[in-house]
Amino acid sequence: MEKGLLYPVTNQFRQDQKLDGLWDFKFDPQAQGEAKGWTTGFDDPIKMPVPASFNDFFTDKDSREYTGDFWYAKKFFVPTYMDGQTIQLRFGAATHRATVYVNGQEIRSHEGGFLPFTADITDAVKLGQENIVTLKMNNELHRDALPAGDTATLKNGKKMAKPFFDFYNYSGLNRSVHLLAVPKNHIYDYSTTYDVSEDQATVHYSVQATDGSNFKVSLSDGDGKVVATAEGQTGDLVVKNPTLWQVRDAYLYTIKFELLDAGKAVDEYSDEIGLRTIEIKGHEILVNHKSVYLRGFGRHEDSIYAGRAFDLNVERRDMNLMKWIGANSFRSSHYPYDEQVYKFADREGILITDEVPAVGFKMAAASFLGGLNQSFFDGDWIDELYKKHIDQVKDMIKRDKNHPSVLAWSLCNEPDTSTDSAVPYFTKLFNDSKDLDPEQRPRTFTLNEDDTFEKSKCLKFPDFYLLNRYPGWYHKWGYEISDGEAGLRAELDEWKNSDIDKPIVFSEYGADTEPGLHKLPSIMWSEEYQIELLDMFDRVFDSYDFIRGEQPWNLADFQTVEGNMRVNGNKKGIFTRDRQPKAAAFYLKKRWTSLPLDYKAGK
Ligand code: GCB
Repeated sequence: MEKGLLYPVTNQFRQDQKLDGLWDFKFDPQAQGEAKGWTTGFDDPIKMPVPASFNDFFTDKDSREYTGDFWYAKKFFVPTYMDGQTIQLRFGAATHRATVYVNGQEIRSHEGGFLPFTADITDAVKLGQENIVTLKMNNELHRDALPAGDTATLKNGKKMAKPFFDFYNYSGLNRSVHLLAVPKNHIYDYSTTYDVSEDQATVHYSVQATDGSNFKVSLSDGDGKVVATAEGQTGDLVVKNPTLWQVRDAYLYTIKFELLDAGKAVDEYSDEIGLRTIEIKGHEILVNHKSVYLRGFGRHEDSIYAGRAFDLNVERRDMNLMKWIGANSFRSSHYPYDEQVYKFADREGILITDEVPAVGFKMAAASFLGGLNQSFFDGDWIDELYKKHIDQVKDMIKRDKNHPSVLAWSLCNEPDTSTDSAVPYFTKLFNDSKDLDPEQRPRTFTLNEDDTFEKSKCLKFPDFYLLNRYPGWYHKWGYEISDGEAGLRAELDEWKNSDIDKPIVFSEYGADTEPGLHKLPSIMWSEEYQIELLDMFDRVFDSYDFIRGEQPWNLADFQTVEGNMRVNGNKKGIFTRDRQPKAAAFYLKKRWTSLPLDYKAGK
């Protein structure tokens, strides 16, 4: 678990410099990099862009599919004015594991390819000189790691990733690298919780520094006018007549912490926050005590050329597409996204179900992709997996807890909860994550098709339910879709007749659709069939009051492993991979822009 994951800033006390650009890159199939002295750099490098996944730049298949160790290196200058400060490198995402060396000295290792980590390099750098950072990385998949999968060795000796999940194992330095200088005594974490009413809002804050507990705190409005001040490590900021953060109508205040030593500021950290509350009560999802009906998507960080790399341009387009279509929410399926995504959502008033990369915890998923048939939670990898799982839940919550856009935590995607062996795992997961979020946001996980109301043994855990359901596509497809609808209604009737009094959000449903394929009457894969399937689901959603959200799979087409179920990736996008609309986008826009925000409120 990381001590602090504050987003880098530059101010009077801190400096943040991005080390993005071309890095040296080299595959290390024999895992001999250290022995060959690559910790101080290597010859004949490939010039590799950062941030980017390495895979799709290559024109040969061995390189694109490469699985194993690989290295990155870059020279960077550390100016003498950083003397006396703590100097750090911050990696936004290194997929999936990395060991960092500076000038040949091993600094630290990190596991988990979708969350940031910081390496303290103060004692390893030479001031006023060029230094070199190298990373030994590894992108193998294992059952005791997140996301889960296997790594096979082919008869020709080459390794191959076998994901138990449906997205390509894009690898590399997928997010920015920052060189940071912060004061020795610095602020490393803060949290806020809220009470709001029409005429007053209270921000309860707490802030942590490496040494010292004297803080000056202020809150400014969007015009930069200070509206509240406080002192101390914990305290309250009271705002009269606040402008609340509302769904699709966001308003941000700036909270500023100053760390004082003998009355003098020695560090400062500012961030944008939104004044709002989140709650689940009965069937209602409440933001600022008002009912909200979710509409939006499951997504991926995925685009051409750079794979899973964060790309501000793609994100700008995606946000505009979501606004255009009338969406108000998405799930960060199936891993926490780049922090800039959350900053965008904070500003646009979009709600996020933030998901940890716990995906593939199901042997049926593995067998769909050629794996085994046994209960995942009976495996001997479970103890090791759990350690990594809870570690990443902790880091995700630490990183994202201050974003007004974060509505809920998704602790897993489609685990096999139909056997008794899942129960102790989820008992522990929900106990151990209970107090991590000071805001106590709702926690949940998605339930796969097999984990029905009847079959799942873990229904007591989620605060609200996320259902992933594929009638009309993976079963009862084509002309049989009417039976698919009947089956879906039969399942929902069971939920309805139960004493479970929580909202259900449909977090996945959809049909693979080849853009440009038109058929009258429809056939599967045509744009017409995608609309018919969405229309079928919408009919069902409108029939059950406890359904409080619809998030079709997926915002855009995305890359997966090649296979006989996929034609150049997963085509369930409402938009194409280059972010143009399929016909279904116009259908959804019509529905979503006409549904009131508080659709079904009070029912
Ligand atoms: C699912 C998974 C998602 C897949 C989707 C599909 O249930 O959660 O990762 O991409 O189904 O299209 O098969």
